[in-house]
Amino acid sequence: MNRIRTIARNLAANNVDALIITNMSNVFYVSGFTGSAAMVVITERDASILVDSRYTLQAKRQCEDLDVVEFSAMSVFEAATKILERSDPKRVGVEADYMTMSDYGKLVKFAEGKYQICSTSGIVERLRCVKDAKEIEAVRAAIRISDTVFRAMRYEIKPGVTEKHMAAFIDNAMRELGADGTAFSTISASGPNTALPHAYPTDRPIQAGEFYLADYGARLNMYNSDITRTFFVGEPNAKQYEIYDTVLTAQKAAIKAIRPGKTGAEIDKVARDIIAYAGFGDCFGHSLGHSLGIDTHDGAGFSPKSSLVLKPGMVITVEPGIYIEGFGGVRIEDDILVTENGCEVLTDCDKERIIL
Ligand SMILES: [Mn+2]
Repeated sequence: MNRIRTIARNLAANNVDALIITNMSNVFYVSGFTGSAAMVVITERDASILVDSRYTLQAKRQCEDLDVVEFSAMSVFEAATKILERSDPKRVGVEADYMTMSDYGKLVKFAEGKYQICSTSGIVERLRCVKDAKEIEAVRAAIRISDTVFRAMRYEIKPGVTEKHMAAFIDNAMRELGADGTAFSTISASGPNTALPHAYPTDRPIQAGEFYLADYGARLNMYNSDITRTFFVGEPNAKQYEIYDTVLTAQKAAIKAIRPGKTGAEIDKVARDIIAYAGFGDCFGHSLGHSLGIDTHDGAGFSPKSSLVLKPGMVITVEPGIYIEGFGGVRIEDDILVTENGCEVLTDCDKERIIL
């Protein structure tokens, strides 16, 4: 597989002779394995996937380009060490962002006197940032599901319906449309609860004259979508309009600024400046957007400190918000694909003042 060859070629540049991959999204990305537990060991000359007996057959089917090693009779760290010894590496990288202290302690025992364990970060994630054609199609398919749910849900949102009911409606509709599951725990908030960027759905009924906000996504064939829309329930007031229009203006301006070569910080600034100029600078605390793919938060994105340089093939969310305690909040989120000349908005849902 190309991805393994790329990582093997880059080992020296990352100052290691071999790499142990334990993050399951990274395992899937390099091997195609969709199970819940495995380890991948990549050396300059070979690649192995270590699984327990539950997954031996599945790994043999899914991972044609890797040696499948069943480790059930011994510790996975002992099995990894036996594989590594064949190429006698001096420095073996582990994914420091995911390996627990406990696992590190176990690996140290087997590594002693044989190789040095080295901390690495982001080797696979940096590759994952730029999606290939097949991955982009997978994200599009997940987005088609969440888009369809959006068109159905507007008829379900009405005074008296609870946040939990709406969350159940959204989740069920995605399943009915073929999703493998939700991308993350659906956010469904009404009235003052919309001021919490990551609100959890409660038994509170939606009331007329309030905002209703839904942030949800579908997971399909290991890839995810992520969309947020904020609705007016009943006739909006002037302050609601002002907040909504400011967020929408900021969101559209940021999308318009996206093109290869720009940095994540530059795009974030476009939206943040518009929100600050309107007087809501203190009401937008989170970053503008994140990469989207195998994980909903798939890596770097748009934030004040992001040094990510945009490249065609990156899929990133654009989701500015304004949150006012006791009043409510607005967030509008689309998923975009960076293209050769700019970007394509992958989500296809109405976002002009949606009054129900
Ligand atoms: Mn998001």
